[in-house]
Amino acid sequence: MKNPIKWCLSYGLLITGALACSAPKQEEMAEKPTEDSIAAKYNHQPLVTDLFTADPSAHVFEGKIYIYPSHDIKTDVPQDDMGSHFDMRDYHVYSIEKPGSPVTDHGVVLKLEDIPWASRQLWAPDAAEKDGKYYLYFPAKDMEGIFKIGVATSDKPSGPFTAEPEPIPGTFSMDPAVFQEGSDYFLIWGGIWGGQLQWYEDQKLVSGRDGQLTGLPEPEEPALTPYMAKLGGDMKSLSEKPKEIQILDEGGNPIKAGDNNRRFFEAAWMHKLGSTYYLSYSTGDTHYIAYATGDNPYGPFTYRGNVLNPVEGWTNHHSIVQFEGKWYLFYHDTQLSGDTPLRNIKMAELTHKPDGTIQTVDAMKK
Ligand code: FUB
Repeated sequence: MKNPIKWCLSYGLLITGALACSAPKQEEMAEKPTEDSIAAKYNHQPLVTDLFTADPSAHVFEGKIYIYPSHDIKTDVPQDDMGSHFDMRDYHVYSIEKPGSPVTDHGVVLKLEDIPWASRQLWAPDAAEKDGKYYLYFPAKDMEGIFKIGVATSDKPSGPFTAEPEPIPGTFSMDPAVFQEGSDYFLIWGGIWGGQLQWYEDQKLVSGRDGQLTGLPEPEEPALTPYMAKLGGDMKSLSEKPKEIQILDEGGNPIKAGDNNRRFFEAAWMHKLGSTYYLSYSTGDTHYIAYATGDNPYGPFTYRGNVLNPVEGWTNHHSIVQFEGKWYLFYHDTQLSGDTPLRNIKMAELTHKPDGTIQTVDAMKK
């Protein structure tokens, strides 16, 4: 007989607060797909199976791969276009010695109740190391329901992390990612719809209230794009006015807001190979991880294609990291639950072709 808890998770029957599931009867089993037959549909398997995890930001620290994901939980919050159903309350950190080795859960490293300024929704985090100190960057809604970006520090990559009393001044929206180049650290962030980026003009909150999808550009107007600013020497402040990162089409024109297959939605990530900077991001409602290349971290970037085709579940969110000479893509889908707010993180090898383009990854077998 299959382990009933694993069976419940695999079939998405996790009910609020309890696993209201009993082991399937023999005759039901005969008609249902087996765990193995479900797993066989996917090119990569979940890295973590005892908790729901999403938005994996991976880095190599102290010779290991550390993963900083969101921790998805079952809630009663109904699903809406503002992502209210992603109502997460803490973060775990994971590490692996090398690809394929067991995943270590370092436990809860930061909780909502320990972040003085935050009221709810601990969304996608990222981390950075400087001079032996570790910094966890995370978005959360403040007491007025406005997303800001906070930072928490630790002496170890595995945490626990201590949050600063206030969000990073000058930040707004969500999905922070840190790109390091030498002694420079760049904070990149932003996301539309539930990420609230459409509420800002010249970095000032001009429209919108919690729950409202107002302020989006018209389809023929340039799409909104992520912001970037260099971090200050303390890693807890911005050292310059944030700039919008331009994403252009092949003709050199800004990607339009109605170009849903290519326009920026959320989940920006930056990596560099040779002299080329890669900006990758989720296209949101069309569910791709797209990428654009440039010769400068501030851009402009030119759209080149997709890193990852749509995964199961509404959201797509990723990170890209190099380890011992190979590149890896971390992403999530909903293999274990079949339910958008309950995701599981995965890992795949990523290939950059000799011409600088990226071989698109498929989560599902064709
Ligand atoms: O996990 C909550 C939100 O869903 C993230 O911040 C977005 O990128 C999307 O994955």
